[in-house]
Amino acid sequence: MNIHVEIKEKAVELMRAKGIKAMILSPSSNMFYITGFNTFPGERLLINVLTDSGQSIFIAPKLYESEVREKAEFDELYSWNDNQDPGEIIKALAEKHSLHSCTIAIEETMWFTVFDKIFDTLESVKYVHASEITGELRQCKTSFEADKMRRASKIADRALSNILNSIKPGITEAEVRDMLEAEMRVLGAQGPSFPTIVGSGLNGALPHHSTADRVLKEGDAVVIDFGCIADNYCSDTTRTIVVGEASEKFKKVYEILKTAQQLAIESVRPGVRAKEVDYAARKYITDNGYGEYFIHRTGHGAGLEVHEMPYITEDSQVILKPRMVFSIEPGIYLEGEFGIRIEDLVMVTEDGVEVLNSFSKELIEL
Ligand SMILES: [Mn+2]
Repeated sequence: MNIHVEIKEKAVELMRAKGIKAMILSPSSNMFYITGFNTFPGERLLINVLTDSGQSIFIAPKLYESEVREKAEFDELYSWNDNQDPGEIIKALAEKHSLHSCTIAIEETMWFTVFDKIFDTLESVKYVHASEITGELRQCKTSFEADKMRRASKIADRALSNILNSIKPGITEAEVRDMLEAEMRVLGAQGPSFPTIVGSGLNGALPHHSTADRVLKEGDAVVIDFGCIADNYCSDTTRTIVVGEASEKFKKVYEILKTAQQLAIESVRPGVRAKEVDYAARKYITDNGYGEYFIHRTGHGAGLEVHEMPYITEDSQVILKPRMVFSIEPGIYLEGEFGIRIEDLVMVTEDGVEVLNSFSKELIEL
């Protein structure tokens, strides 16, 4: 069976269980996930309405009709021209499928110009977030998706290996980013999954530093946080390397962080709560005196988007289930000195964990 049809059926089941009459998606990862079609969101109304009876209906501008027909799985399609009002189509659909006085899930990233039309047409509707359906489904990957996650991670690992020896004093952070992103494309990626972070020296202590023109100097620690999109799925990994020789202090902190990251990985198995994974890393870092310098959550889910459910935070009650994919990325940031982050994507297996990244975590001094 087509993967999107299989997923659509699971979504309908969940909608029924939650008393959601219909889910309305605009172009987004959710639309791709449920229908197999996606494009850039815009002001023209392009939506998919999935009803709790399993009917998948597209309303699309005429200029998208053939692409939707080619890529999407659906039951009905209504197209409209720029001189027509798509509100009339929504109105007719609402009558046909009884979309008044019910609960409807809405894509969170829908443009207000589009939502406004829906809101104007449907009466006495309670709106909820589409992620109540899609978020819950997307966090556990199908085996088809799991393979794509493995491949995206492998491309990122290989790309860093291939450019590693070109990272040296004298080149800029931006040059490292450009080499890495180009290499990922050469290896089959569609592009980076987010703007690559290259934080060298003092910049490494800023977790989401904007890569810029700073020139790498002998002895710099360089935080490289990057990932790619391959076959629509996102990878995300971080390594911190040293150009030249690492200081004694850096070596000491690096070992603490490396062990903390490993302990968090080893804590992953079905049935464990996400907060316990966070705790495994946080406790070790805290016990070694650096707790106050670990200033963010331990990880986040990844899939069609680079940040999605589940989130691995200090208080998350989420219970880990097989085929959840998320990052484990503790960091220690010493302002005015250096920063270190080590990140892998991991997948929960039937009885433990599979690490999707294989790039070495031993301290690298180039
Ligand atoms: Mn990440």
